[in-house]
Amino acid sequence: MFHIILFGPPGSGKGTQSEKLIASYGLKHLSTGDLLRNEIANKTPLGLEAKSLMDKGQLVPDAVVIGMISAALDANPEVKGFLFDGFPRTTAQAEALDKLLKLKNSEIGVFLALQVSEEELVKRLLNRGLTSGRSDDTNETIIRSRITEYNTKTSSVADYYRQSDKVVMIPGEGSIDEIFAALSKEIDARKK
Ligand code: B4P
Repeated sequence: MFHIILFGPPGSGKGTQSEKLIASYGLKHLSTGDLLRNEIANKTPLGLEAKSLMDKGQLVPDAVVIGMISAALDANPEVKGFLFDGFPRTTAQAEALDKLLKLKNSEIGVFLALQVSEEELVKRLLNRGLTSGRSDDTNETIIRSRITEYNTKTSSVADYYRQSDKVVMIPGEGSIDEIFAALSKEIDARKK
């Protein structure tokens, strides 16, 4: 099994590139953002707790997302590999993921980090907010809070994976196809 983490700030193209990568490599897509929005749509207690935080641009507690990922791993025993999108977002989540994969005699193959300037992120998310119906995309103050959460709590996750030499930085500005080609090149170079 070959597992990929697609990493980057909000609006860096993780969701967009994930769709292309799962189609190309036959991976199982695990997006914690999508899993949380699903809980919100189903009005579960977890969804109600998550919504109040997501609407403010804040991260959901580690225990909640780790629990969701653990359940998703158990529910998908027969996969070629997982594409983790938007997870891990803290070092505690990264440590938990390592432990969960170790229980399955597995580990992360590559950590691909998309790099995009803050002004481009804000522009893309405001633009998506025009049509997505996502409450966290409509307001620039909330978008900037999400970017601040990323800078203070999430960006250091890359340092955690640097210890095992799995981090590759990918320029995330350019056409969607150009970025996909750069991601694919790195995956192909590392996948057995
Ligand atoms: P996510 O659902 O992960 O959302 P995101 O980071 O905002 O979006 P993404 O990066 O996937 O969007 P994309 O660039 O594809 O998280 C939402 C919230 O859930 C978080 O704020 C947090 O509250 C919570 N959450 C999720 N996971 C969590 C975790 N692990 N721990 C705690 N809390 C968690 O798309 C953006 C736009 O850019 C699109 O309109 C797209 O069309 C456009 N775009 C993409 N590529 C482009 C390109 N190359 N050029 C121009 N535009 C492009």
